[in-house]
Amino acid sequence: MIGLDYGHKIFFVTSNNGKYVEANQKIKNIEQKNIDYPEIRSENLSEIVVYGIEFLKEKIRKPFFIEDSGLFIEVLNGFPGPYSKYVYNKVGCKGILKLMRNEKNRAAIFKSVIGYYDKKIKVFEGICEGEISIRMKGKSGFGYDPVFIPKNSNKTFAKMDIQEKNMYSHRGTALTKFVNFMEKQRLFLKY
Ligand code: ITT
Repeated sequence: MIGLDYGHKIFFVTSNNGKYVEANQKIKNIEQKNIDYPEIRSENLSEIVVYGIEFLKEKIRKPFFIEDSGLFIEVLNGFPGPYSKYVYNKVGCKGILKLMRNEKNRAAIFKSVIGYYDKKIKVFEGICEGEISIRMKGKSGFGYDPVFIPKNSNKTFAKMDIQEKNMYSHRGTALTKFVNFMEKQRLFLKY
C-alpha cells in the first residue's frame, strides 16, 4: 500500500465500486464520486477519458480522476474493446466464452487509462496481456475477471485478491504510474 497524504481527498469519479476498491488499495486518500458523464465511442481510450474530463471539470472544483478500461480479444479483432461495458451488460462472461468456443488463439489484452485533472489533464495508461480462459473461474473482482488469465499466472483475476490483481492488472499499472507522478509532484512542491 502506498499511502499518500495530499492533505485532502482526491475524487475518483466512477460508478464502479470494484474499480474504486482497486484504486484505494494503492492510494489511500481518495473518495468515490458517482457522477454520470458522457462516454464517447472510440478505439482510443485516452480520447474517451479526455472528453469525460472536459465535461466534468466545470462541475467539480477539486482535483479528480476518472478511468476507462476495456477488454480487447485478438481473434475478434479487438472486440469488445470500446463496447466492453455494453457487451458485458448484455451477454456477460458467458457470451464471451460462447464467442470463443473452439477458438485456439485465446490471446487478449486489458487496457486501462486514468485521466487526472488538476488545472490540467494528465493521462496514465496500463496494459495487461493475457488470455481468455476456457471456463469461468473465481468469485472475486468484477466484470470479465472470471474469464481473464494474465500472462505469467495460471489463475483468473477472479481467483486473486485485490493486491495480487493489482500486481498484474492494466489498472494496477496505470495506478502505479499515477502514484509515481503524484509523489514527484510532492517532491517538486517541497524543494
Ligand atoms: P465507470 O463508471 O468508471 O465508467 P464502468 O463499469 O462503466 O465504470 P468502463 O466504462 O470502463 O467501466 O467499462 C469497462 C467494462 O469492462 C466494464 O463492463 C467492466 O466490467 C469491464 N472491465 C474493466 N476493467 C475490468 C477489470 O479489471 N476486470 C474485469 N472487467 C473489467
